[in-house]
Amino acid sequence: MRTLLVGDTHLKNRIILPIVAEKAVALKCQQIVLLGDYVDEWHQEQKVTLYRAEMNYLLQWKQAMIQRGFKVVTLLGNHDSAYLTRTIHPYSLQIASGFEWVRSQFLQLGLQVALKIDDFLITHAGLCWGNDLETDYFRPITAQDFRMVKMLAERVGQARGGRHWNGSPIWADYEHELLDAPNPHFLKQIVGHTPVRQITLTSDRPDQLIDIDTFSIHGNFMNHLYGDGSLLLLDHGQLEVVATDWTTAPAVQTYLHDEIYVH
Ligand SMILES: [Mn+2]
Repeated sequence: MRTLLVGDTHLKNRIILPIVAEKAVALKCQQIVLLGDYVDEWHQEQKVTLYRAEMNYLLQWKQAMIQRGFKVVTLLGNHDSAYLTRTIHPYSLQIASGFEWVRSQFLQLGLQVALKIDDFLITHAGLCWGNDLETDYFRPITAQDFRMVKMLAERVGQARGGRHWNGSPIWADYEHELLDAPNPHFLKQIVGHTPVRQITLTSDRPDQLIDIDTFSIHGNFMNHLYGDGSLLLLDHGQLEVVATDWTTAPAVQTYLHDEIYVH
């Protein structure tokens, strides 16, 4: 199935998803996969209104795209998992009522941990050596999946400050955990989670571990974008990087000014 894959959106759904919709139509895609981490962004932890607007948009966008005939899969990210397990991290929304509302929206959205397309395994962060796939990873998460989500959320690898030698499929660090020790049964994977400036394809190698987290904002230089906002097209096992106007889109500059600078 001709599929467009999208990296972490982190409270920028209203800017990124219209770009994704336009590209999905232009490229005649049948399926869209969002790789997770729809909420939390630098310095936004108090902004209930922003979280509400972003979650509302995400849910409505998914519904609208399904009605237009697209298959849409929304994967679970580590930031999203914190809401499902009711664990308020320093980077989560700090307002309790808003936090609970975000959780209810995630249950409605229908998150899942993993997806297979052609030969590729697709998760938020990647399946490392020592991690196994569960069949439950491939269906939407419900409120009854608390234990599964908690296991995934708590397996943080050393590269991200955890006590495990590598992270779960929602936590694995791309460079220091997934590239160093991928699961030998899954050498073709597409992940987000670790910011990259651009998508690098390694189609000349038998192992293909592709990171598509291109929509991140520089944490220390708050008015700067880090990634180039490119998307990934997958069709019959063939990959193609899709450039977007992310770095020059006026909406991005407005966002940086209004949401990042103005506290
Ligand atoms: Mn992440």
